Amino acid sequence: MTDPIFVVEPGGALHGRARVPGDKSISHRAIMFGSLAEGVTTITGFLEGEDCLATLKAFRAMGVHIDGPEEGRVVVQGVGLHGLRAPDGPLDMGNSGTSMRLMSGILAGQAFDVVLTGDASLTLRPMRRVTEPLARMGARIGSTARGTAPLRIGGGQQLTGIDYELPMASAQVKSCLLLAGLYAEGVTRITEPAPTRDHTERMLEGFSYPVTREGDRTVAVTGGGRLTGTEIDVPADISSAAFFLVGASIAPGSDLVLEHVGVNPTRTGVIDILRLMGADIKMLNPRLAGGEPVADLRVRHAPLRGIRIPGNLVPLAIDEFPALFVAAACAEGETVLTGAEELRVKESDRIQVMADGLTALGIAAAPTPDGIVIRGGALSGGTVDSRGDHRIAMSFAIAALRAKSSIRIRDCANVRTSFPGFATLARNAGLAIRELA
Ligand code: SPQ
Repeated sequence: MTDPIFVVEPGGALHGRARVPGDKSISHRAIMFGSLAEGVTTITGFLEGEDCLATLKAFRAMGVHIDGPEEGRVVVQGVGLHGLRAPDGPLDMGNSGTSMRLMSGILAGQAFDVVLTGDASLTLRPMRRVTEPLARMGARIGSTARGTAPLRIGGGQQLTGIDYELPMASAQVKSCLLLAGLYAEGVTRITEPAPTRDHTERMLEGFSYPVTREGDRTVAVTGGGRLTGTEIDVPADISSAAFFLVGASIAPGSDLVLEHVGVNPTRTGVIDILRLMGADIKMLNPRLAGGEPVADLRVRHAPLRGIRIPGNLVPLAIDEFPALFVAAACAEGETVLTGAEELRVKESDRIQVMADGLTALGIAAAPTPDGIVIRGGALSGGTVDSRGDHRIAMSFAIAALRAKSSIRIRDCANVRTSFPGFATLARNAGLAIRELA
């Protein structure tokens, strides 16, 4: 089977109302915590993307009864923290870093051995960031000589809580260690260099597990407690909304409302950065949904200007940079990003792959070791390669709104990992996109 290609005709504007699919980070955690809880957890708004389905299948393979997903509804019969069973073979996490890193924390505390593997991209991503601190807690966990998956996790180890300073701002590493901390003797305390998404902390509390927060960078759990099943309403994913926030900002005449978007302050860096660039984004009807802040976002076209992106916003917008680079390409003047070396170890090297694509479209984009400098200009058309990275494929699709001729994007199959139905939703909003199999 050949990989699907997006072909997007130039121009147009985005209009109307749209609800993008459920939040990926929250959907993963809902399956994990629901499985480890005592009692039933009902999830609505679940993201039926390949990444979250990989998490769901892994828990089924470990004996958890899960009904759905059916139109975003999933019912999980929790087995309790000690109720998982050994799977028949390796657990395949596909393209999903979140599944592999968070589950390694859970599996380090089990009585059985397990192997975690993934696709060509995931097996290149760095895993020492989780295997080293887990080993310090007493886990038996092996990787390849390069510190990559497959991860072999030995069962039957008694874990002990640690006090750990994260070397990089990573919600996945923080979450992995907090989850291992549920199985550890004593307190597991994690300090991050800068605040990152706090869905794990919020959701643990939602499942009635006590979490101690000390300031905005330290969080602790004590092992030996229990999670109680609950109801989770997953908001629309701000990382998926980001393509449309950028698209409507750059396309003259656009006026779009994105409904029920998760606006947890640890995720809204993209709104702050776009506003600094001059974007017109309004947060309407703010409310709470299952412990997470939610709002409708109205975005209208506005001329953008280049900026120096403030360092404190980088971890709060980490997945939105491919889309933000397109905004920078359409802005007046120069945009400078630094302190974002983590972008080089995502599903692709997002700095290099975006620089290559923007350059192919006639934009001056100079990668640096920890960021990029982009000078706004006129986007030509042409062919770009997403290198199998879902966020890059969707970012270049949106760029066509301001291109002179059509943009062809190669290797788009992985859009299904986070945003099933992207092409249809984007077409309904006004993007002239076709998907060729
Ligand atoms: O799951 P995966 O593949 O790592 O997904 C990405 C994405 O762009 O969808 C990153 F490539 O999101 C991560 C995010 O970058 C999801 C995440 C989470 O749910 O905890 C945290 C971030 O990763 P990290 O490495 O900064 O902790």
